[in-house]
Amino acid sequence: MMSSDRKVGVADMITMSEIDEIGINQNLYIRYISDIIYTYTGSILIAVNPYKNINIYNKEHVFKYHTCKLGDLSPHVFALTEAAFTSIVDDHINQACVISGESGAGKTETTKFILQYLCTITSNISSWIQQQILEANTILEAFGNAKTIRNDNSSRFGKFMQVCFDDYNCIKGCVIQDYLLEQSRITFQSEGERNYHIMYQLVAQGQKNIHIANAFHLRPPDFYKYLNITSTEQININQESMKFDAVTMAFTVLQIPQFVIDGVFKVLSSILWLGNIQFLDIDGEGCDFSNSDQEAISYISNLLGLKRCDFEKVLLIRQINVRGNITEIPLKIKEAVENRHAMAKALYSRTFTWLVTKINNCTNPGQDGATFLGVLDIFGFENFSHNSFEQLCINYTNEKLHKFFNYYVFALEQSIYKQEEISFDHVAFTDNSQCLEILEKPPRCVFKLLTEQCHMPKGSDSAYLINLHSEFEFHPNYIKGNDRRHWETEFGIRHYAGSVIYVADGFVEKNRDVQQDVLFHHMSCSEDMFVKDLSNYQDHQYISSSYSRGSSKSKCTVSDTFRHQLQSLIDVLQNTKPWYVRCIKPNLTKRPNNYNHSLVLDQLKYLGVVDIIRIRREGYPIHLSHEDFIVKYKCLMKDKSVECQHKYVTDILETVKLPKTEWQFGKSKIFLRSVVHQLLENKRKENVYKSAVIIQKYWKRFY
Ligand code: AOV
Ligand code: MG
Repeated sequence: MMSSDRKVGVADMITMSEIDEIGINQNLYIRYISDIIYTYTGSILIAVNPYKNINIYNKEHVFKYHTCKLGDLSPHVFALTEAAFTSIVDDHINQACVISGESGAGKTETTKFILQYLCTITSNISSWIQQQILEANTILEAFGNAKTIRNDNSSRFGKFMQVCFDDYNCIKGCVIQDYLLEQSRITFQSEGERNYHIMYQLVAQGQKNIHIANAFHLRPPDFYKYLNITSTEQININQESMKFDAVTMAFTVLQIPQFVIDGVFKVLSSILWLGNIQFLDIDGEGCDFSNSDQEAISYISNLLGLKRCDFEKVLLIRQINVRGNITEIPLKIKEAVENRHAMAKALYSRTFTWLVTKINNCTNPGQDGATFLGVLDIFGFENFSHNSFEQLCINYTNEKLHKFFNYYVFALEQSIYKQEEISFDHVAFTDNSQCLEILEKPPRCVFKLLTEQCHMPKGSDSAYLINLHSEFEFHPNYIKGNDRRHWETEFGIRHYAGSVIYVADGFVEKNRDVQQDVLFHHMSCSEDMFVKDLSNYQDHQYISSSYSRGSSKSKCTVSDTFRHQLQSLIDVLQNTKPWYVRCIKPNLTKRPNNYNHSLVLDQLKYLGVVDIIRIRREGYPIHLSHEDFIVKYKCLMKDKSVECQHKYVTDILETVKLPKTEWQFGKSKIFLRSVVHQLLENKRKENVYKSAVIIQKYWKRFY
């Protein structure tokens, strides 16, 4: 049973008599210092990042939790996963584990534990698909994670992994949806941060293996501008090269052929070489290559299988199509530099999307209609000293998920109570509808105004900012800038998790879906099959044809695509039974045994933990219609004839011998607290078991 003593705190905080933020914080602290990182608030799991290995995730633990009910053993992410899995087995409804928390709080690790658990309990002799799912993660992490100031293994994309089950509750496949890979990191990283892991892994492998170095034209790590290697941050060649081996192994498990794997590495090497091209200015009008650029150009042409003259042209000249006539305009040096960065980003993000699609093709569960358990590992709320377009999208995501959470936990619950006319105390919560409106509600909102600028030939960040200020100056969720001096460069949003000031510089450019049509056209003639395939590959294929990409007016911007993706995610979530994991980061220095109370308190506040405890404790988490209740629990009664529903239900409920405050009789539904439901379920299962034994005995008499 779950423990609750002074040494290890309270395992389920709904049972705490004193509920305030300080009490919750103290409870989590007491548990944390004893290396107990998990705590429940009802069925919601709180996980405090230990920043050290705790021995609670091995196979023994998996099997200990398997077939146990939530609350039987000490809180654990395995227990939550087991509960979700049981719900698939018993009720055949889709499940979703929504994992939230800020950068470095432990979302990705939690996701891995959930997958590990599911793959272990469902594995049999031929557990190939399980292996593929786990290895898919290895690839996604190598290509989509990077070191940031906040997290050495920070996911720079969001993902929703749907693990699909067949009728026998075995895993039959997996579908991954990725969200908004951070592109700016490919060409620029802040001090102390790195490019995507795979870049260093590839270059390190080149240092160890001369054949690899020759095949992909690789140089030492500090040669590349895009790798941001400073003297203090040297890379560990052996470690990176071992990880490289793990990635190639993962590719093999996912049945990606060697020539395709080579193609991927050729593209990566090309991206690195692109970063080293310098260009020479010609009279401020155009530009040319410097002598030192020759090597890079010939290697990239070679790696991508392009004609050198074609490739030189895309680097120096822009082609404009005016009513069928192609005009060539030389790029000024600044434009050429930017254009080259754009190429690197386009190549990388296409490769990433291509990989996700390939993984999906491989792990595809086949026919539709399978039940799934989805795991959502998506970027947490961000508020840096400098916030840009990426942070706006990330924080928008969190607003959407928070609203979903609110809706699920609070609003829906309370509206049902009202409708059913049962008595309850109103629980206040942070409603963020207004903030979402300013961000996404047509016709005029923060995202729409941005798209409008992107569709104008001379659209600019400053014009965008002027529009924002005049539209929203008096909106309660809008801030015109930190102070008067910054009105011309910034705007701010009051998010549910705090106010964030965004610097408008770069918004329009980042939101334009930078197309590299000419480059991809040349790539389509490449002899390398992967490069050729990549050129045909449309990013964001999931956008339906109603959002035509043809004319520039109707072309989807980055935020349009993202908004649609996010909406379909919410639509999917709305049709699942959700489970929540709230990850908490105990300190900013990534150290074990270090608990910063005020840092945790901030997170508890915006994760709504206090509200959750209140509503769950005061509310009734289990709702059943009168009929369903009777059908389900009739077995507990000797007399099976129902004359009066109300009396019959009350009689059943009285068998558990709990006070009447633990359940309520609504207009069409019965409302139960968890404890009543649990007792009824135990009794019912006992009964089913007894009946089965009787039937067995009966049949034995005949055979
Ligand atoms: P995140 O996914 O929430 O951040 P991670 O899951 O990558 O955070 O966790 C960050 C680091 O914390 C990991 O690399 C581990 O070192 C450590 N960690 C987290 N959970 C555990 C655990 N249960 N046991 C041991 N160590 C843990 V981000 O992707 O940056 O938003 O964007
Ligand atoms: Mg992560």
